[in-house]
Amino acid sequence: MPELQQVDVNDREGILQALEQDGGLVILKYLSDARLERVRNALARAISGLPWCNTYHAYEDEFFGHKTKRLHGLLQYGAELEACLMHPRALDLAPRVVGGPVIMSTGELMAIGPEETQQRLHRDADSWRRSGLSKEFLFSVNIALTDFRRENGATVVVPGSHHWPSDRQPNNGELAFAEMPAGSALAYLGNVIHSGGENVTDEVRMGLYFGYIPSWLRPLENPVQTHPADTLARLQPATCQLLGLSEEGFVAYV
Ligand SMILES: O=C(O)CCC(=O)C(=O)O
Repeated sequence: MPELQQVDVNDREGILQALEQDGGLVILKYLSDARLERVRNALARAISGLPWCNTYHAYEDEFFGHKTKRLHGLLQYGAELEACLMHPRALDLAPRVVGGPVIMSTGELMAIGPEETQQRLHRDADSWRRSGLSKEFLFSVNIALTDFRRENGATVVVPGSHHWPSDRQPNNGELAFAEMPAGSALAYLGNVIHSGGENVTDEVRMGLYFGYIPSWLRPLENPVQTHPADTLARLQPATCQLLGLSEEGFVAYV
């Protein structure tokens, strides 16, 4: 069974090498213990209030799962969430990966509950497949807010699959599991095959996802729809820019 490389957050070259070789890796110590605790606290009430399988359409339930909770509009939960989106390592790596300035594609809390089955293997880049873009244009991080273990739904990743032809399917022996302690992050490319894992425990596995794309591409999440106006009005200028909002444009309307 292949294993994902684990690289310290300060080892920039090690991270870039693993991304190029495997298309995904675990970044250790992505969040400090203190920040991890504050992020969990900031999200706790919103998460507990959400129903399982809170997606919009039956089609999406099939993809997202029936024992899964998803939450967008994350910046309304405070400055700690903003700090996760604006993580210096992500803002350093993402432009390197996509070849220029970036914006956020989407921010999503991904909670996988007991009895959830393994999600369908997929490439996130396929969300834009009709555009026929050939280069890598999506850099993602899934921050572990709880420990990720194979048994509780750690993300399944197929190392090296970003180099494969689009019709090659992995066999079971090619699957790796993003096992990592809370506070680490799975970093991966849009063309790497992956999925949420099966959860056979009685724990909830929580991942905090942020996707970064080139600033000329259209994001999946419209932050003006998912966030209240007062949230958008208090964001740092650099964050507005990362959401693709022009600071003066938005503030003039609230
Ligand atoms: O929850 C995870 O670990 C990954 C989920 C995922 O890949 C997705 O929903 O696109």
